[in-house]
Amino acid sequence: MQPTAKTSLNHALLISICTPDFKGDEATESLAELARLVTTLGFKVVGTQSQKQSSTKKVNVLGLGKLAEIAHLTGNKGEVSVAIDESLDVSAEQVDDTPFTDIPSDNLPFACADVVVFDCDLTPSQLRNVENQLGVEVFDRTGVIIEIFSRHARTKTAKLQVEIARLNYVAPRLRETSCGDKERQMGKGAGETTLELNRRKVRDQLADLKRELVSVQNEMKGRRTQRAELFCVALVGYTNAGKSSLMRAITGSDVEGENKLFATLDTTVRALFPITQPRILVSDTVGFIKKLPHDLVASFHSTLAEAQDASLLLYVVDASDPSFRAQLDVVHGVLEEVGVEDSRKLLILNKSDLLSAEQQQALMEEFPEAMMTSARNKADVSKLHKYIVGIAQDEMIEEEIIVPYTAKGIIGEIRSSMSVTKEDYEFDHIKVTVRSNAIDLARLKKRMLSL
Ligand SMILES: Nc1nc2c(ncn2[C@@H]2O[C@H](COP(=O)(O)OP(=O)(O)OP(=O)(O)O)[C@@H](O)[C@H]2O)c(=O)[nH]1
Ligand SMILES: [Mg+2]
Repeated sequence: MQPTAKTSLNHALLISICTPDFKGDEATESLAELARLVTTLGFKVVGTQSQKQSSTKKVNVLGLGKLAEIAHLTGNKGEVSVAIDESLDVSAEQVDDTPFTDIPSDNLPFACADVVVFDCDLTPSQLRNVENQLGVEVFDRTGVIIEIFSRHARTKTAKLQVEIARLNYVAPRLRETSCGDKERQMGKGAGETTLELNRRKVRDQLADLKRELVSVQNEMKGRRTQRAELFCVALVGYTNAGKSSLMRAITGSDVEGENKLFATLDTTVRALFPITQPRILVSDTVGFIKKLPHDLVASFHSTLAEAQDASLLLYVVDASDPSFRAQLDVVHGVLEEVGVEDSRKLLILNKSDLLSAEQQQALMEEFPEAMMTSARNKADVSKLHKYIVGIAQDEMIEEEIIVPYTAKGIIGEIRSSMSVTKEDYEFDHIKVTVRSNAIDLARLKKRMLSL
């Protein structure tokens, strides 16, 4: 399989492999999440199958009997020849649209699936084996996530990062899918040439992309340094938690917020609105997901650098999602991996409008330090705004500055970059009490000395 999904594919059968380390609720929730990922790709989920295995390492991933059952559901186009139970035969009218939350559902009726998606990672050879057996396109979880990332990347950085991850994923599959058979048929020499050529092409492409990424990242670093003196807040969290919606609400911006997974793939920075003096910056970041491919975590390092520089991290969770606690663990894990864990934090239990008063109360007892919000509720949005301003103020130093009437422009400068808490007009000067960060204060004093 090449992880470039054809848009014509639309009936997906999802397969869960339950192992001693991955079973029960965890497997059920993961499969439901896979269904959302697959739906985000534009496929229609027509059914699920699950099988207990000691591991996911088997040559064909599944047992032959199970493969035969699935081959039957995909129209018997593959090579599996084991006899199957005819009672599984179903007509197209019996399609079940929403069967994906109830594992095990092995005998649910299915329409003929034209794509099969595994809720685990498959090696290139496993993927090829299963594709041959079933005669339809097969995806694994990483392939689906990389495909979504490829489709949603908008900015140059995101596109470069995703393309690097995609090529790293494609490279071993290229070897097996494009050249493997040919190599065997044509003898070592001819096959090897094509293989080497394809490998070199990918290597060259990767090297070019990495070079380009370094230069874009240096630019981003420059922009971050310019902002270093401002108080920065970063919204982090699981995909679909509501980060972009909250960002839009507290910055009055038009940041995209959509009911699809990985709507945001790049960091967006905006000023908190209503505007404060000095300005407070808010950044929205890429969402996380369980089993996020390692390459993608690594490639989003620079995007998450915004979070690394933030003075306050807002951990946003979708409190209406029963699995938000496990999602929060994933977020902690990824942030730890990229070295973002030391800043001040606030847990935001978002989407409270979807919870009953009792549920809200229970959550506040469980997480007394958290803030309950709905991005759709104006009062909650201004509560969050106020909280952020309060924290930013705490970090500032208060100082009294004497500005002679002769020091032209200084008062205007102070008012536009610092928070003025008091002004006293004396005979030959103004006494201003300001709250600001240490760097800005030092710069102002230096400037006044040179006047
Ligand atoms: N009911 C309700 N829906 C919300 C709330 N906040 C966000 N949503 C919806 O949840 C969906 C996801 O919101 P986003 O803001 O895109 O989520 P995100 O965390 O930015 O997602 P990614 O960019 O994928 O990481 C959208 O359909 C929002 O309208 C909320 O407080 N209440
Ligand atoms: Mg978003």
